[in-house]
This record gives sequence, C-alpha cells and structure tokens, in this order.
Amino acid sequence: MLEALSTRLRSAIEKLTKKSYIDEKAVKEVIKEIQKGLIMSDVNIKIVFDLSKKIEERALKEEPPPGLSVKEHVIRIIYEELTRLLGEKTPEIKLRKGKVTKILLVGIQGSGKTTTAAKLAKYFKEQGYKVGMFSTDTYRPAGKEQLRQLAERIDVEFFDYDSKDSIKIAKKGLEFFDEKVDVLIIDTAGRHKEEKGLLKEMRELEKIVKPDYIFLVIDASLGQQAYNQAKAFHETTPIGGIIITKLDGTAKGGGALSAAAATGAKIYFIGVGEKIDDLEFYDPPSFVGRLLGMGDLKTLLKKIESIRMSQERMEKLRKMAKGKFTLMDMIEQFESVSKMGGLYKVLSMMPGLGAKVPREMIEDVEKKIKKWKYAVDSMTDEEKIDPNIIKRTRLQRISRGSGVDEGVIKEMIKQYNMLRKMLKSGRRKRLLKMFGRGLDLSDVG
Ligand SMILES: Nc1nc2c(ncn2[C@@H]2O[C@H](COP(=O)(O)OP(=O)(O)OP(=O)(O)O)[C@@H](O)[C@H]2O)c(=O)[nH]1
Ligand SMILES: [Mg+2]
Repeated sequence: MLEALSTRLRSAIEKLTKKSYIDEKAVKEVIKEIQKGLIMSDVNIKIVFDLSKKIEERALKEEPPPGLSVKEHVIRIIYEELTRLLGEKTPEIKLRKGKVTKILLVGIQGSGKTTTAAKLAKYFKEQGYKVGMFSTDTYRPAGKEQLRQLAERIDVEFFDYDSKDSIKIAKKGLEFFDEKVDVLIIDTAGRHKEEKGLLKEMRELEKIVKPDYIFLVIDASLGQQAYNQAKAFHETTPIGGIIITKLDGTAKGGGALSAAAATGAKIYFIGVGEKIDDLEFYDPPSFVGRLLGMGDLKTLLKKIESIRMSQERMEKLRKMAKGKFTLMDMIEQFESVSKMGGLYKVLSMMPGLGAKVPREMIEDVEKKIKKWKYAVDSMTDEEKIDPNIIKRTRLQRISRGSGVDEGVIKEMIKQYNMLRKMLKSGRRKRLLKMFGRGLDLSDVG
C-alpha cells in the first residue's frame, strides 16, 4: 500500500539519519525527496509546496526540545507535518447504546460501497455487535445479490424487499431491523457517475433513514481529484465521514487521502484489498508511522511522548503555583542562562562578587545547578512550589532520594528565598538586567 511513497520517504529519512551534521542543506535535501514522493503519489502540488515550507521553517527555526537531538527533531517535524497532511485524528465511531446505529454508504459507481458494507459488517461483528444489512440498489439487480452473498459469508442478517423504489425499500428495511440489531449498514445504488446526482439521492435517503453516520466511499485511484467529491459531501452533511478504498491498487493513494483530508472531512476507514478483512480504521499518526518505517520511529515517538508528558506536568504545576515564582522557575532560569553562557554576567552582578568572577566559580555554580536539579527531581509537587515547607524529615528524604547533601539543598532554598524577595521588593529591573532575556519575570509575583 502506497509502496512507492513509502520507499521514498524511508530513503529520505535514512539519508538524513546517516548525516553526521544537520544543516540547512540537509534539511532542504530531505524535503526535496519528500516532495518527489508526494508528487508521485498525486498529492496536489500546492499542498506539497505548503508542506515543504512548513517543514523547512520549523526545522530551521524551532529549537529541539530538551532531550531530542537535531536529527530526531527534524524527523519528528516531518512526521508531524505528514500526519497533518494525511488527516487529523479520526474520532471513534460511537454506537448508540440499546438502539440501532444506522450507517448509510454512498458513493459513485464502482467506488466500492458494497464491498465496504460487508467489510464494515465484519468489523462490527468481530467487536461483538449484532449487525444487519440491506441494499437500496434498484439500479443494478446484481448489486443486491452481491451484498446478500457477502452477508451470508460473514453470517450477518440480510434483508431484501422486492421493489423498484429505493425509498420504500429503506422504510421496509428499517422496520425489519428495528430493535433487532446494534448496527445497521445500508448499501446504496451506484447509479451516479458524479457527485451532483449522488448528493441529491443521499439527501432523500437521509430524510427517511435518519442515519447516525453517512460514509462517502471514494476510490483511491481518483488521486487528488477526490477533493471535489469530498468537499461537496463534507459541505452537505455534518454527520459524514469518508472511506477511501482500493489503496492497495493505486499509486495515487497519497493524493486521495490528502485531498480528502484537506476538505476538513474525517476519513474513518481505508480499504486495502478485495477481501472482507481488508479494511482498516484510519489512524493518521500510525498510518504515517508505517509509511516512514515504524521501527526507528517508535522509539523516537516514545521519547517525544515522554517529553510531552513531562512538559504537560510542568504546565500543571505551573497552574498549581498560580503565577508564583517557584523553585522550578529558579532552576529553569539558571539553566537557560547557563546555556546561553550568561552565568558569568549574572555572577558578576551578584552583590559582593564584583566584576572578577573566576572560571572555577562558574564551573562550581554549574555543578551546583546540576545538584539542585537532582534534588528538585526528588521533591513532591508541593515542595517544588513552596520549598519552605521542607523541614527536617522532608530534607532527609530528599537528600536520600537524590544523593545531594542536605546542606546543598538548604542553600538552594536560601537562594530561592533571596531571589523571591528581590522579585517582590520591586528589584525586578536589576534582576532582569542580571538574567538578560533568559529570565522572563513579566508575570510572576
Ligand atoms: N483492490 C481492491 N479492490 C476493491 C476494494 N474495495 C472494492 N474493491 C473492488 O472494486 C470493485 C467494485 O466494488 P463494489 O463494492 O462492487 O463497488 P460499488 O460501489 O458497490 O459498485 P456499484 O454498486 O456498482 O456502484 C470490486 O471488484 C471490488 O472487489 C479495495 O479496497 N481494494
Ligand atoms: Mg454496489
């Protein structure tokens, strides 16, 4: 599935990983490879261009978060932007408890509706739901027969009503399955070659069936041309989703997926073969992961996830602290100042030190900051926000947990209190000067 695209993307990433140094040229090179792959896969040229710009901008401007190498950072950006290109996260299908969840399938001629109806039926059946199916296809007599046979094969109840009127069949089908099943899948005729007539018929059926979901089935070999269909559909119905079929049989799948995603419509499933099992719930992140070759990416994604979680935790702590200057703020500031080589400046402005700051002293302070960090890592959230609650037993616990001397911890708390006092007493200006841009104290108090 999308082998050509996948091969390109993988080789682009591989080339990038082999580089010893990532500079602008390397970023541009990998983007070029990605572009080639996407265009080959019939992704719209403007979309490809926008994506390239976005990747380049982010790769060159964004700082890698702590813990990620530049290489990992660039791969992550590629992964994120490709995921965005191929669709946002699709919501789960919500089945109605104790009621029949009705799913209506529409789509132009030969798009794969009937096959997909059976695939969906099996998908829900395997999850333990009772499933029923019927078809309103009055256009092609063999259409109903096709669904009946598929239903038999997966042992799902099928209903038929002999009529030339699809609305009448729908009414009868609904009556028949009322309260009998959890999921009812309704296949429709593929009478239309374009979306205009299709959408008209869809609206008529919608009035009678009152479906919970309407899925537009699109053949992936349409490539980027899928855009118009998906867009018209997305604008017509708020309960709609998209299923892209035949992704196994075309090189244009990337075009179809990105075009459908670009309309804002949600892609729920993809068809990846003729067999009844060849249906997948569409999950853009894992889909892109597979395209890029999941092996290496998995480790990277785990790493990113854990960074994200620790950032989230920090955010939460920040909220708890309600804008107070916390111990973590202090450590963070010292760290960022130290990274920028500004420690010398800070120290030289500390009362009593004057302009002469020996090199060893800076090293000492850097070492101390490291120890402080270890100590803070062993603290509870409350302690991080207000270290003045740290008395004897807490002190002992933190020292034991972090391997940092009690004296060092005490000194850190003292330093913290001093800084806080300075902040409170309106000596912000001096502090700001000390820390330069590394210290944003605009809203701490
Ligand atoms: N390779 C591949 N073939 C598929 C897939 N889905 C459907 N097909 C094939 O596409 C052809 C048309 O499928 P149908 O399910 O009959 O399409 P339809 O939309 O119901 O067709 P009409 O009712 O005539 O409009 C069949 O030969 C299917 O086997 C898929 O995901 N992969
Ligand atoms: Mg059909």
